[in-house]
Amino acid sequence: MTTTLITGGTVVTATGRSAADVLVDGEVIVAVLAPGSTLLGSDLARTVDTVIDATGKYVIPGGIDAHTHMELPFGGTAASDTFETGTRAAAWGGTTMIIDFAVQTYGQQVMDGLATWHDKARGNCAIDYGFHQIIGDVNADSLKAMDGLVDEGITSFKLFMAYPGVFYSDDAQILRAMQTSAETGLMTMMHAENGPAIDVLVEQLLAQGKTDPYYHGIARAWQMEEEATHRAIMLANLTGAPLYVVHVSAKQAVEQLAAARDNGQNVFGETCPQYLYLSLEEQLGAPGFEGAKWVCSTPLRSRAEGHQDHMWQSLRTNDIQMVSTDHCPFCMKDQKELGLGDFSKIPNGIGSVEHRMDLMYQGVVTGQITLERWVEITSTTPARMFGLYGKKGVIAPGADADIVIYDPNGHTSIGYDKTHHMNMDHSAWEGFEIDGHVDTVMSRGTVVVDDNAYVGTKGHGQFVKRDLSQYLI
Ligand code: DUC
Ligand code: ZN
Ligand code: ZN
Ligand code: ZN
Repeated sequence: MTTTLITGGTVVTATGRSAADVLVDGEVIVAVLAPGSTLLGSDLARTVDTVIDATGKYVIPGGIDAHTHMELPFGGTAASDTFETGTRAAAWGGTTMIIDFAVQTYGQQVMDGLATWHDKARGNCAIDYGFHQIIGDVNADSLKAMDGLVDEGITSFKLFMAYPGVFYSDDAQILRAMQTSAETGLMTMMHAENGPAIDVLVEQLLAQGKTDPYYHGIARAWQMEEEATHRAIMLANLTGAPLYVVHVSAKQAVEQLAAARDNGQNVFGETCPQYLYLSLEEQLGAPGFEGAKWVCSTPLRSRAEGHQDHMWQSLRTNDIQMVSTDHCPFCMKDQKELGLGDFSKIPNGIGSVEHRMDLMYQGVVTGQITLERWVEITSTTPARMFGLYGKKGVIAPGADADIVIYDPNGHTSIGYDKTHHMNMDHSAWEGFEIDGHVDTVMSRGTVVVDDNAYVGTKGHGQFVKRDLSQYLI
């Protein structure tokens, strides 16, 4: 077993920061030591194989992106990152674990859908990975199969109130699935948008000749998100299911979650970097078909209406608990371009898995969140939310050595011709300049990114079975 000592850095966790050295033995952290600690004089420390100097840098638990869609079939095409390219890009950006969504399609058995995702990921990942299960067909068989998911290490499932005819569940199906959620402790994850109503608006806009990418966001109005979020909360309230609403973008949806939490309900919300930084107005102003790069669901919201500022505030007040990417990349050529002349045919999704840690660190630089909150919303809370904490999400003895050394004095220019390792022909984040830099990334004790060089290997990443959410009450 090789040993590594990370010296001279500031260890940052969700609860504090301190000057400390981190000793890694094999795949795990074995000690977090005050600098100059007598333990450092022990045989173990003297015989370390590698010393990494982290002077002037932050030593943080690796990022956990709890919402990615590698290779997701969508809109007649498939997300352009494979598990190989997507997890490598994640590693570049300081993310050391993803939780992707296995899909049960309509008419398919749940466990067959799960097996398909294991086949896609196995042997291909640069970093560790887990799965949530999308239940695309809630029926008697699926409900029975959900009982078996916990044994598979899958402790959360996602339902869609959007996309009629594809992944959609109606209220009767949602109620039944939530009853199973309440019984088993599986976390219900919800895509909360009123799909049938959105489809009417889409049809009407297209009939008026409003075909540009911008109208995607007009059709998917905030009322559609607020209403669905409220409905999901009420069904969860009735059944006692723990509820996690994915990709929250509207401030009104945040208020629904905040009210439910104030009411003592076990509900949670996730947002994504695009809802903090990008806006509907910018999409309207993009030349030609360029706005297609920002077509995602839920959609970008109006800056004039204040959704972005409100979302930053929600991160500070814990009305929103964590940040994932909803990484669902598509190229412009042959993919987004399917929607030329009809915005409803643009595959939905933005690629961000590589940039989440940097983008959220900008919130520290601009004073929107504290350093500790940065670690909490990108690593520690995702670990707790999805049953990984202790093994992941923390720098402490016994935890996996998933560690990022982040240089606050470094700089990262984001753009297609710059730092870009996702399998896309453009960047949704073109021109973003980051004060900060991911220097070193360690996955289970193995350095996979070493100051601007990828030194990891395909297949190093392992499937991680998850426990039930550590927020269950
Ligand atoms: N939203 C997206 O933007 N892409 C994939 C699925 C989803 O819900
Ligand atoms: Zn979704
Ligand atoms: Zn998603
Ligand atoms: Zn550097």
